[in-house]
Amino acid sequence: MGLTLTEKILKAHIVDGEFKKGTEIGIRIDQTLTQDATGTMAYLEFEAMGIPRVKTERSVAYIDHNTLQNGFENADDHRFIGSIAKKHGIYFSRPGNGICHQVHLERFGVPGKTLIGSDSHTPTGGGLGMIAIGAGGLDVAVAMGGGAYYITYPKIVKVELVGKLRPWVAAKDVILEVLRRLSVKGGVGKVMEYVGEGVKTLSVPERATITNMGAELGATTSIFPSDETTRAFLKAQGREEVYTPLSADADAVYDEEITIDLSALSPMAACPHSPDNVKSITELGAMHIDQVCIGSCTNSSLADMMKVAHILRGKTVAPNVSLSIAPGSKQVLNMLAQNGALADMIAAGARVLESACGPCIGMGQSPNSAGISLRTFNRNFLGRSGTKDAQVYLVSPEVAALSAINGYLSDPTTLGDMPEFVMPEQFLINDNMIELPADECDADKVEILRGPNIKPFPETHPLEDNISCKCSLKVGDNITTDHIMPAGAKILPLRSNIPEISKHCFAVCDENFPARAKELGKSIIVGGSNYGQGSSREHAALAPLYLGVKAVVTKSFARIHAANLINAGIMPLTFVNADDYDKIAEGDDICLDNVFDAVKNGKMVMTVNGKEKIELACAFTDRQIDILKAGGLLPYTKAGK
Ligand code: MIC
Ligand code: SF4
Repeated sequence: MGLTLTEKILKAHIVDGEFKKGTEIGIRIDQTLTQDATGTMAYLEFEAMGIPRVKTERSVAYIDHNTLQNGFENADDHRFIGSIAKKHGIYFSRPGNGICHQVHLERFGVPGKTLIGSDSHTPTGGGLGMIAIGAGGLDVAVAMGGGAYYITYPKIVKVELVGKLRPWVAAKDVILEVLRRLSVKGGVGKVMEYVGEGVKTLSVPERATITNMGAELGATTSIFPSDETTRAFLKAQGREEVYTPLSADADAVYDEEITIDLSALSPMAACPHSPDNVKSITELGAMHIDQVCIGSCTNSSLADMMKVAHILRGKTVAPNVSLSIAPGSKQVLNMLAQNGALADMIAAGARVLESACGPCIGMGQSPNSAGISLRTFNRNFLGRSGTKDAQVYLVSPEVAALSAINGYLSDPTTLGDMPEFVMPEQFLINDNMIELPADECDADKVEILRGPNIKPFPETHPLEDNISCKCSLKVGDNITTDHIMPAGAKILPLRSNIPEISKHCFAVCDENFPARAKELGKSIIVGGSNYGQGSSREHAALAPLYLGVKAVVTKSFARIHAANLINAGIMPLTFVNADDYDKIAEGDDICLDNVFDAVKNGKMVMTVNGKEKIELACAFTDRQIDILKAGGLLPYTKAGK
């Protein structure tokens, strides 16, 4: 029986467990990446492990999220990460060099390798044929130290692409179609493997747009084959030597299959407030808009920007619209400057931002009150833009640019013929903003620069056998990490200071939660299905840890968040009968007895208010039980496990 591409790469990297669906496997990690908003914590954790030098083939630290320096905090974090990278053998991509996923694709990604990153959009690397997975900072720290990364052996979905996109229909529309069909829960426990004739018609950056936003499906990762298109991209990046052809066997067996006819797709938008709330642009009509933001790790490649510049050329942004553009990397921005496309954007009235995440994570450009914002990004969760009542629609760069000119939502297929945007034979290669680590023999001389906002990892607590506490919060379905630990320009600078950032935990749902939980000392949280979807930020587990949360009980969890809870020593538990969710309320007394036996048997009983008995599932592996008993992955790793 033939193998899928995912299986081939996983097989070549498995170091623990058996190659059996649904079981936990440990894989060797070749490359890691961090960004600054999760990086400071990840490097504090790496430091605490006491390993002098990273053991990966390549580890890169990027500065791209916290780039608004409204106070000393972010700048201090940048210096800290730069110095710790230098000391421990990590490449350092300085602020201004671009968004981690875009730069990694351009300069570091290698087909067939494994990559984990402390950012949920790490699967962007799947566009180059990598198994690239988003993870919590602690998992990345362990991988940098040479430890395995653990995932549940995923189901593999064959996504067969047939046909060819019509002019002005984009890769963004492909992934929006997948989201429309499968929903934000549709990829949980799965790898989306793209195959078929249609693959050849998509460039590497287009493939990367699709794998990037596979994160919104909840998928473990997404992957494309590595083929002649991949070779051409790597050659144009001056890295042809890392090319290897890779694809699934013709007789590979998949767990599920879907087919997408590229030629049948039209421009689409994900409507507020979920990436799977997808409608066609025609269906939405010529809606009034207030703002357009182009950029993010999903849509900021050179080809995306060239299409935008083409649409803007000789035009003016409509008076009712503010248009911002953030090219994804210094390479892209520099090439736009050289070929004149940047001048077209500036002349049209675009507000050109630095190559960074920017508005995507609420670092500036929050829309006006109740503003309608079209964004080429990947997430439109409530409040993420920084304006609570804003309405954010996710669209392709083509839709965004044309709408900015017209002042209302517009369908780019009305533009008629599309010029061919050919990839350059040679990208502009200038790695002067990537600092190399110090030689191993000089590492001792590197001083680590710490600012006063950088506080140590919170105190951890080993699992207790009997837990009596209260339910401090009850929330509904599809709670995102943006609900649990909001981002934005005001809160992100606190990422290195858990006591301070904890004061904002669940602020979107209930502003009183942090004070209440702290006062209770110990508590549990109750949630609905797909709890913790979205980002990889371990702060969504570390803040609850700091606030005394012992367990989170839900109908189901998103993958990375469940792992982050275990890594923080908090039990993710699920209702055996989803209806039992209704039997518990905020403020109820909770008892979890004989926890040690329960975690071993996979079943726990939760007593509510001394009478109601609710059955919970806790299907932990032995490794996870040991982590919980140790009080989390950090003490577990320090103890030499
Ligand atoms: C996001 O897009 O939500 C982020 C900000 O990149 C996060 C990481 C973080 O919260 O720092 C992610 O996707 O993991
Ligand atoms: Fe940055 Fe947005 Fe991409 Fe997250 S999704 S890495 S915030 S650009």
